[in-house]
Amino acid sequence: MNKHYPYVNPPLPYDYNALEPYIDALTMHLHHDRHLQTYVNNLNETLKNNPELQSWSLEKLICNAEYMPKDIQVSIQHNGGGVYNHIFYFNGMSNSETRCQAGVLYDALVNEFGSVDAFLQEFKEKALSVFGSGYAWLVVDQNHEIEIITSANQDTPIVQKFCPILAIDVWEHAYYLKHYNERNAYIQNWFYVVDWERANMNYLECADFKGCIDLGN
Ligand code: MN3
Repeated sequence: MNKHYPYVNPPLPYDYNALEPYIDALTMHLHHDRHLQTYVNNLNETLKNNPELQSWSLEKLICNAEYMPKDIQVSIQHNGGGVYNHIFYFNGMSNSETRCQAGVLYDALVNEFGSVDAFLQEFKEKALSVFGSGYAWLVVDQNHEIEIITSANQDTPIVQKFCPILAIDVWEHAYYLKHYNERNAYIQNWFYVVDWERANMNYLECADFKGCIDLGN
């Protein structure tokens, strides 16, 4: 992934069929090669016409979108957010059977939710509660506490000073081919492919996260 324009669609960190049987290869092909690619293309198209933004990082663009003219703002929120969120989601999965007991995140989850099962239950409920398109996230908030939040469309948690640990895309394109309209079954299957070591790494990196202040403002 380039740090600035022109942005590229990074290859998945695993094979398209790596998440079978939980998430099917065709969904991964379409989701990565078409959906994410379209966000990358549209973001580049916007930046092509705004050379002063071409050296900006993705995070800096997202954090500053609200101060830009309306058309650029909307494009960056939709397309920049789409690029950020999808890469985060894809990188957060793995076929390597990582365990949720990985690292200090496990202690934090047990401390906050009582048990991993209780966390999974609450995460599932939050992910099911997203009306229409969006994401559910495990994040660290400004008080350094972990919590579960949801976001609509391609909004990103960094704008609200949440540091992301883990994300599930619950747009229908993420699951419809295999799970039809059964978001519940998709979430259940997604739990099997969460990369907990990556999540733990993200959690550790959240220790000194200050939201957009850190990201080039
Ligand atoms: Mn998606």
